[in-house]
Amino acid sequence: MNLKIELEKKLQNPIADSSNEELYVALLQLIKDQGKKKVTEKGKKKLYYISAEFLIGKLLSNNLINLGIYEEVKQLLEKEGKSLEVLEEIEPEPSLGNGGLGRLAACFLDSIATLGLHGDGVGLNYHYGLFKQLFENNLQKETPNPWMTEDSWLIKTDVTYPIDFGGFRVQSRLYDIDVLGYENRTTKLHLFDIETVDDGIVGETIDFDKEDIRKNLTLFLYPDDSDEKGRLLRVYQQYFMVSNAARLLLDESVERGSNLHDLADYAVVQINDTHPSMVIPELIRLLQERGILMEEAIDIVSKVCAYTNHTILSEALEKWPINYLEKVVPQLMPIIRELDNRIRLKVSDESTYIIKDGLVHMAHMDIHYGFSVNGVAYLHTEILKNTELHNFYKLYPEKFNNKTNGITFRRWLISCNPKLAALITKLIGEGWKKDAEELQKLGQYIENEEVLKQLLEVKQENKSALVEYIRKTQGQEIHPDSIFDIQIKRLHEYKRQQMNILFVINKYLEIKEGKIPETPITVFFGAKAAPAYIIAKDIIHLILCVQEIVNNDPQVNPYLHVVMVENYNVTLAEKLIPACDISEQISLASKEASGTGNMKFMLNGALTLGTMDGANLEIEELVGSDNIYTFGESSDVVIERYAKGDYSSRSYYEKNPAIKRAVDFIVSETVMKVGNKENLLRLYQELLNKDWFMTFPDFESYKKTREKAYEDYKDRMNWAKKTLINISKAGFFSSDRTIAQYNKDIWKLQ
Ligand code: NBG
Repeated sequence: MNLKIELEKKLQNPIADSSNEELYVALLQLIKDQGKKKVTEKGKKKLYYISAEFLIGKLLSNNLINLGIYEEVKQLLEKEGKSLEVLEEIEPEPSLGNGGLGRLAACFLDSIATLGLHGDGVGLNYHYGLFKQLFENNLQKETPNPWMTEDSWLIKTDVTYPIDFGGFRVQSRLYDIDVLGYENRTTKLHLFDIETVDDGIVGETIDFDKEDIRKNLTLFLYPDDSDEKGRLLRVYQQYFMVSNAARLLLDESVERGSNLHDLADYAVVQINDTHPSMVIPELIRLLQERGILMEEAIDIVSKVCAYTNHTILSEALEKWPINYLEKVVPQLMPIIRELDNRIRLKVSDESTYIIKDGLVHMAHMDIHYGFSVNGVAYLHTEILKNTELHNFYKLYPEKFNNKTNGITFRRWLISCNPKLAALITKLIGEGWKKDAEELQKLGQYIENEEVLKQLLEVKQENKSALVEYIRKTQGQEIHPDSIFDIQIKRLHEYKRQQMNILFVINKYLEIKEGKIPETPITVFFGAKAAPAYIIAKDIIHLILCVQEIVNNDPQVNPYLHVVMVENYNVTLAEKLIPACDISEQISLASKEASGTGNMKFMLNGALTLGTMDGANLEIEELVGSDNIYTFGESSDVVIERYAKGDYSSRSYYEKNPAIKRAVDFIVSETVMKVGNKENLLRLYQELLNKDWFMTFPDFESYKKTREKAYEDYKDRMNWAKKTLINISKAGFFSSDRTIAQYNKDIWKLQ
């Protein structure tokens, strides 16, 4: 392909005379054409990865990399006086996900395509996706986030289905996004939508008429569920998603030769958390419609569906009131009742029943009627087996298995950190791009000062690039030689951003007393709080207040700086992670199923400061305890304390002066001056009287360990060694490995 000629054909003008917007669209169209030429795997059996979220991030650069023409395009543009980086900024980020679960699904599609497996993703085409976060008066404000521009990655297809809800019918329409794997493979992300959706019912805010389903069905991801209308809308969305997925699966299987009795030889469904659980009764219903008897239909579906659990937090293990399902999907309730009855006849343990106290337990349905149940990291799976889902484990030990999460190195190293990728390639060749375990070869350079220096230089360049970006976008001046200490993830109390900000408050007060850090510190936060999650929004408020106080205090700001990035998303993560020195993974042990940010940071040469939770445990096992900073109580201790129910945060507050001082600061005059009394007081009381995620018991060891990391940072060569070890051991966390394991143990695609 002659790139210049092809591009100018699309532009109808010379490159040099075209605007950046025109160039962006031309490149997008060119990539779409190339995507069509790629090979799609066509084995007999096919995977349907159904997920409410696919946090795919921007696609331009990633697609260019996976097509192998990134450098060529970059150079061509430069020759013509244009910049690929500027074009990257034009692309809006599709905001079809919220956090780790959605980003994992996106990494998985990349690996499925790259490994050449026969499988597609299925989800919804949210017009506004997750909200866009703005900060106003130190508060989070949610606004709509339109991402579908006239020329987007979406490809409109001819596929449409009639989908029935209680009392009315809608007509669906399938849109596809080509997911280009590395080199010559591709797979598809199927996003279902309805044509009657009306973007116009949304104004400046994210409020809209939640009852007009025909107009609002695919407007937002996770619309506010603090009221019944919002929760009902979620059920509408979920059924719409799985009914379309099930129809597509059946049609495609029949097309490939299935007689439906042998469906399990043609299709496998991965249920990503409980949002797609209704696919089980829906498939049973559709099989019956096509002439298969209930008994056999149940048997078939039980061989097709597999379930992944992504959290032990009960709020995310969905339980829908029967009357919701009766209203939205009356056609499913008889089937769900039948499924429940069969369990009642077989099983005496009531805790595993599907219908209890007027609620339908979606995860219970998945476990009884799926053939595989997996957790997403070793510890998480053990907790599922021994605690959370123990009663199910006793019934079906053979169904339980672990699949430790992974990330795609194409996006999370090659694309986001080209300098580090180039250094690695210079040292050990190209092989690691296909076989991530080859990163281990870096180990031979552990005593090589020259290499260690180069590693530090790359980090410094990435930090300077971030400094520049923050200056441009947020108008903040950051010290490029400070320690970049970063916590970016959904805002949730179990992830304990509140413990991090208490540390920052403590540090601020110490500096005020004259205890000056030897190396300046910049603490970055990035997080969105669910619109109805009051305490999470209060924590954001506190972080923003502390940011204002610290950064404007001339006595403190040479040594300590706080940056809360606005509207944290994949694009920002790609800029923050390569520049990070210390990666904050400080969830309450047992609560973070895996974490995947921890893996991205490690791969990019940041050292983890973390609890013994999720995949942190596996990081420690790989790098050894000298190359990670772990602290805090173990999951066993935490689980036991919950069981006893005798945790009193106030006793820690009273015993520990540092905790007391930091917590009192929240309601001090200094903070009240820049913040709202209502929010601050509520958070203060929450911590003092509840602290449900037990930040206080871990605070001392967190403080000590974080200080130790800051101390170690001063010995640059030794720090570089630790960094190198982390990078060299990150190969295990490639999603190519994860997907190969899913395929070997669960999907069994050819
Ligand atoms: C999240 C967990 C993370 C995990 C991702 C991906 C949900 C419900 N779960 O720890 O909190 O890394 O899933 O598995 O979003």
